[in-house]
Amino acid sequence: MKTVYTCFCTDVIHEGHLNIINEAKKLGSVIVGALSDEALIRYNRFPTKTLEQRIRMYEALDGVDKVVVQNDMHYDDIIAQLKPDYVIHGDNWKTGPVSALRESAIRALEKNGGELVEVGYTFSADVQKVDRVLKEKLSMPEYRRRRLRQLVKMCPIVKTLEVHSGLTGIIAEKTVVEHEGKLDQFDAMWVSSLCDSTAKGKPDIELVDMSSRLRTIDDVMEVTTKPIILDGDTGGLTEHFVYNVRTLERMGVSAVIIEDKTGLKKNSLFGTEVVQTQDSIENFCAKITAGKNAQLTDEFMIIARIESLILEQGMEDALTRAYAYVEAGADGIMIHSRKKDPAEIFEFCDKFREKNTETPIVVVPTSFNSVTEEELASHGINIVIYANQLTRSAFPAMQQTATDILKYHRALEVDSRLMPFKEIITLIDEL
Ligand code: SPV
Ligand code: MG
Repeated sequence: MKTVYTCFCTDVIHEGHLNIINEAKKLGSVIVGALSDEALIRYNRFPTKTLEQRIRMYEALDGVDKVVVQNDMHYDDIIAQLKPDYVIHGDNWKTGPVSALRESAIRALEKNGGELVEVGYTFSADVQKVDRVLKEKLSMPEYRRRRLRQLVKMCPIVKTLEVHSGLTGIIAEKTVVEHEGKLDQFDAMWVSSLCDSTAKGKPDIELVDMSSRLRTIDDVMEVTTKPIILDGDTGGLTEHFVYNVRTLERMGVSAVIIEDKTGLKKNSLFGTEVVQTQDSIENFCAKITAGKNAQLTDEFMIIARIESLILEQGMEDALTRAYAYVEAGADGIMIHSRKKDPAEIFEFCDKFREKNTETPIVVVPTSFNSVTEEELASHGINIVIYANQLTRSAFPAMQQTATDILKYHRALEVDSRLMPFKEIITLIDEL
């Protein structure tokens, strides 16, 4: 009997999948691959079911003879292992980033023997509804809130992009890239105080109040499903912070990062060029503990941000604070630096990891931007935040356009740099 292989990465079986199985059955005995979480989150929607649940679901399908786990998004290993006579897939993977997966299947079939069979993708109303329902489910607070903790367990490093509006949220949500045969996307979103303030034309001094920050978060949440980390500045007064923790939790925010500064907060990238006061360990620990006590779910995270290196207080101070903050209940540590190279960040992480292997570490490589995600992960860093690059790329582009329209008294000269207006009017999906 011939064997037919197909890989599923879905949480819900719809008529499209059933069609694939029906076609597969005609060719031989059907083996379904369940794509591992680690592989599928790099290009697909985050799973709402565990791998075990998905395996059981696929096993229960009529016509499926066996289910195996596919650990890599590429087909090379699984085809070498199973040597199926056929691989069957919907024809929707011929274009876009996912075509890299198709290429890997063709490559592996050439090497191991076997044939690729493609069936027409089912674009029915039912399939579209399943898709919409899944997306809406993932945007619900109970799914979104816990997702950051899930990602920290699943990923070598959680890739986080700054967002400050619905539009930037869509970019973080939908951008999928194929590079050197690998597919990738961002895992989470950072609501930066700097960029949220800048978008409103305000300085980054805790002037944009919590109501306004919550409004930004809501705009982002309306159009995305990925988890949100809020830049909570200093957390404000402890008496206020506890209320904000409850609000953020209820909304489905996954984490707030608060920094150990007090008084008028200035952006960390000013370093010691402006007056900035670090909070005492005692006060900041009390704020963390109060926040943790106010929290109602086990999922929300309060991450303590250490400003000792920014304020040139030394490595020992940074480490002492890190251990104290974890003791006070912090669910993660963010260590910040404005040095051009990551040496002091690595030194901190290596030393911290000697005594603490569990607590997630967050970094924001704005000034030490030559560092790669792989290097960060190798020093025990769990979350990387690209904190301001969207804003910093958009502003000069818009400024140049405004300048050139003024210069030429018309818009023709800027047109080649613009998104075609046909694209902008269809950019946002309608329900
Ligand atoms: C932000 O994005 O607002 C941050 C990171 O807090 S930094 O600007 O580097 O301080
Ligand atoms: Mg900030």
